[in-house]
Amino acid sequence: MDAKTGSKPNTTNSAVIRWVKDVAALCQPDEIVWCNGSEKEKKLFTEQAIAAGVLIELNQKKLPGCYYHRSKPNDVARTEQATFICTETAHEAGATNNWMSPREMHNKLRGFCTGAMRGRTMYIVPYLMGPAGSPMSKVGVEITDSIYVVLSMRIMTRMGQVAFDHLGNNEDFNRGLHCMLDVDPERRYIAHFPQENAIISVGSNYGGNALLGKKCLALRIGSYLAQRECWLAEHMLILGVESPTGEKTFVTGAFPSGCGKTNFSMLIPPPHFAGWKVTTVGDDIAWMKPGSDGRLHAINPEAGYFGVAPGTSEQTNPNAMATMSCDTIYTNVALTPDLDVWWEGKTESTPKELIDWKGQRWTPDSKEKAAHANSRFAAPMKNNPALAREADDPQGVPISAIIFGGRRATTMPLVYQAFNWIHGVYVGATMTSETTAAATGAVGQVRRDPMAMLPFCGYNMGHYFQHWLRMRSHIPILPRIFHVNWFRKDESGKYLWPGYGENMRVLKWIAERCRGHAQAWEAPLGWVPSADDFDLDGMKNFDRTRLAKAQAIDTEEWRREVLSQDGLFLKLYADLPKELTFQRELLVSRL
Ligand code: OXD
Ligand code: MN
Repeated sequence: MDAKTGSKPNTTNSAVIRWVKDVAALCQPDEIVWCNGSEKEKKLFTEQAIAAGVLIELNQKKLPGCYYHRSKPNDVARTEQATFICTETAHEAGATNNWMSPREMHNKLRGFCTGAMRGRTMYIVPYLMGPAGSPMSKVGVEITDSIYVVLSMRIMTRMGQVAFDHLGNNEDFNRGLHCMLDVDPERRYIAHFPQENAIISVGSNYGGNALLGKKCLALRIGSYLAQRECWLAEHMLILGVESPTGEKTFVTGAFPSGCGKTNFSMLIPPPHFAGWKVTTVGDDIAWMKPGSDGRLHAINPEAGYFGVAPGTSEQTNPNAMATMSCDTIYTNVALTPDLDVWWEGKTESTPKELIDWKGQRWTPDSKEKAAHANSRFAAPMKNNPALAREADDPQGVPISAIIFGGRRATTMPLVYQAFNWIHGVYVGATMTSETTAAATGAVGQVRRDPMAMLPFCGYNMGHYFQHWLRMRSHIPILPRIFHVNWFRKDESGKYLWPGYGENMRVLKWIAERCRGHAQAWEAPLGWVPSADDFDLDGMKNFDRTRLAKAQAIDTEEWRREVLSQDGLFLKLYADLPKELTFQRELLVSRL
């Protein structure tokens, strides 16, 4: 029986229509709905989601246009063990990815998807990654049976007619199929077919697994396409920093999931920095391509932020709080009796009573956290008071600096600058961080996360490093590369650096280095700020002694650090560019 068509195709693109027909024949939905991204459609979907119990309407006086979703407790984070790169050969996927042949994966998933939408509605979600009219933007079409995904995609991407208008009759679009099935980890696969520009995700409704534009297209498939087409798809925030004299410097920053990219991208300079301004282009993903001006240009492919709620407050990130004050979908946070949202770290005092993320009554005596550690907000970027006016610029913004950073309690100094591009690639390639709740598995374990792309590189990581090195000859005016660590602790286990808005001090040094205004000293790891050139004015409880501690290089720790790179280097041995081995040798000799 043919599915009822709830709406007509809003494209004449025959490749899209043919593919939708094929998927409908496989999944056998009761109804097919083509999404156009209109306000009317949003209202209808929201009403339907509330009626189906998928969304709860929040207190509209406090949070206009905001809704709440509670996921299944088994579906609260990305599942790296269920994420596959399906290239023709295992070698193309490389040693850091799970691999299955495209044929085997298609066969397996065809089994799961057959009849998977019986009794359900199939939504066709066209979406554009990147500003309309940008040569860097790409189109995806996600077919999904999750209304939560549809409404979230509407926030996170430029969803609807704009995507089909951008595509026209071109056949070059990403085909993404998402079936919730019964949301069972045993039947959960996030499968990428880079050579077909296709994604099939089943058994999860979690953002990073199910909003296919984000990690799946913008990073895994994106990185594969970038290598082929001579650009970079990276897990990076993009921000602009403007000095009191009006000099604007754009930087990107790669930090692993849950390490503060959203906070950093929305930073408000402390009062001492009168006249300095930070604006957000993106908080999670950067697509970067050499421009005709010889510089590397970046766009944010997304249109919204899928941020971690716990720890976000008026103190730590007022811009994020403003961004999620309306038209936001909250997932797995806690609810107050008057249907406001709460999470650990939101306010100094804890409410006396809440409904926790599992739907249970919660009091401050409860043993578990009220909000899940990876509870999220999906909020439109246009709500961000610090949104850069260039965020919609089809040409992107010219990048002067790339910052790599991880969460490390020891070893890594607050900031240093790589000597040059090749050294910078080595610094990014050997990045480490403690794991966070953004992925299922143990939290707090140090792991190598090259360029914060370990879970997101859609091909062989050794080839990815080669691509980074090769890009050097395509970018006449190369960005400078830096490494930061906001998370170093002292002997008593206290963070050495206050972080948040104070990160402006590091950012200022970086911007001034790019413009040739700030001094640096040569240290074994790279260029480091001289105490005179690092702005400590007006800081409470932080002085030159503390800076020296935050910047200290402990030779013993670094010996262990270099030795522990063996794991990654051996894993990638066959494809590791020799430049990285030489850089390691040079580091050892400097140490
Ligand atoms: C994210 C992640 O959601 O990195 O951005 O997990
Ligand atoms: Mn991320």
